[in-house]
Amino acid sequence: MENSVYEELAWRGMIYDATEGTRELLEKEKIAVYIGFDPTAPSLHVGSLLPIMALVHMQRYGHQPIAVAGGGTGMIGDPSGKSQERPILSREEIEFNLKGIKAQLMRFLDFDRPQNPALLVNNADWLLPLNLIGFLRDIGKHFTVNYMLTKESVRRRLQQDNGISFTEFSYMLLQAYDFLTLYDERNCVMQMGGSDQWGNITAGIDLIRKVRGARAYGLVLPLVTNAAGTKFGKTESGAVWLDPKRTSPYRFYQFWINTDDRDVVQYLKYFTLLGKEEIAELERAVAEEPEKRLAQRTLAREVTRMVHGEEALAKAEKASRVLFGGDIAGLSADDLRDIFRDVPHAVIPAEEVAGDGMALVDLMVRVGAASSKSEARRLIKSGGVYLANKRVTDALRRVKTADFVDGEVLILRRGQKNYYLVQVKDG
Ligand code: 629
Repeated sequence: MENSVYEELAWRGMIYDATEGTRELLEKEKIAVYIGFDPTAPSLHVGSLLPIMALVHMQRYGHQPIAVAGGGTGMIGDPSGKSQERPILSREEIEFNLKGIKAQLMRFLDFDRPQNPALLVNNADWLLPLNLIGFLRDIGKHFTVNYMLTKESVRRRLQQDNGISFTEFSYMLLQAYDFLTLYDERNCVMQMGGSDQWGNITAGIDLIRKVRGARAYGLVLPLVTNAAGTKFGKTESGAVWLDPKRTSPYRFYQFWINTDDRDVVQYLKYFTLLGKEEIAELERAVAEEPEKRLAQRTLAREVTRMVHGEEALAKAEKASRVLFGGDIAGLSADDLRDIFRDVPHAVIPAEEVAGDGMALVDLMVRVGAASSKSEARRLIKSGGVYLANKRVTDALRRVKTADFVDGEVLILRRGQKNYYLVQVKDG
């Protein structure tokens, strides 16, 4: 452990900017600190992990972390970092998204410790009952439009012809009011967020100073980048979600395994709790034996364990070995479809594998693993054909329903790494 959470965040490269006095405050006092998450999607994604880790570090150092679920602000839509007006979400969508996000936030923080338990609140509780006239008189009066126009989130949209609605323009006042509410009710004196949140956070700090004559603080995290220059957390198949139903633990694990050598040390600092020495060791491994990918495997293991748990991690590691010839025992048809999503597929009617089944050589031609039956026979005899990663030596081998995992999926392999996925279809 470091001397203060500020030092911890600093060596991990997690401080993009902070208001004056933040370091001194964190070295002197145990405070309450919050981050807000709007329910704009049904799940958090890996982009939310850095702010979550910031709260985790705060708690480890004895500060009280508060996660705010934006059930109220989600009804409006934050223009920060967005070049387009957001579509308005229905109440039902927000309610649905809120459930998923809350459940995920709960996993990372300790809500039960007596000393500095985490807190999860929903700003719908105080924003929805607000009265328009009261709000404009009590809060709106403290913000000049001139000030609001200086915010980056607004300026960007003024330079575009599509503009910004009054709805989104007002967003910063709501976030500022949240900070004031948490200051009043929870003695919360600091807000964190990604660097896109700086304008909203400072609006809250300014409001607290004006109406309470008190000092509040802000700290923002850097935008996570990657060496490829693409958006972090996006793959060809879309966002990498924390919800295992949206991104399977195996895919999640693979996302981290695929980290570029140039990014992996920074990601270990950002997304794991490994210490300076352990990370320095892994940095050496990247320099000296990059082909072993020890740093990537450690990163993938640590983050998958933290997000999905020990059991899901074990399965993701097992699934990753299957692609290199590992045993498939214990994996379901769905797991196999997930692992072999990108290999050639073939669909066989159930009756063709019923009873006596079909000749493996015929199946090989059907899926494109051989161009003719005679080639298929030759391949089998030379020991280059595998069913479920087990070598087949009998050229007369027949494939039957029982060969299919869950009666649905069969993995055929030719040579060291040419995989084919065969599915049984009823009727
Ligand atoms: C009420 C709502 C508050 C304080 C914050 C908020 C949410 C905030 C926002 N945040 C982003 C989000 O919800 O829009 N106005 O998707 C997102 N955040 C995490 C990081 C972020 C930010 O959840 O702060 O920078 C992404 O890394 O974009 O009282």
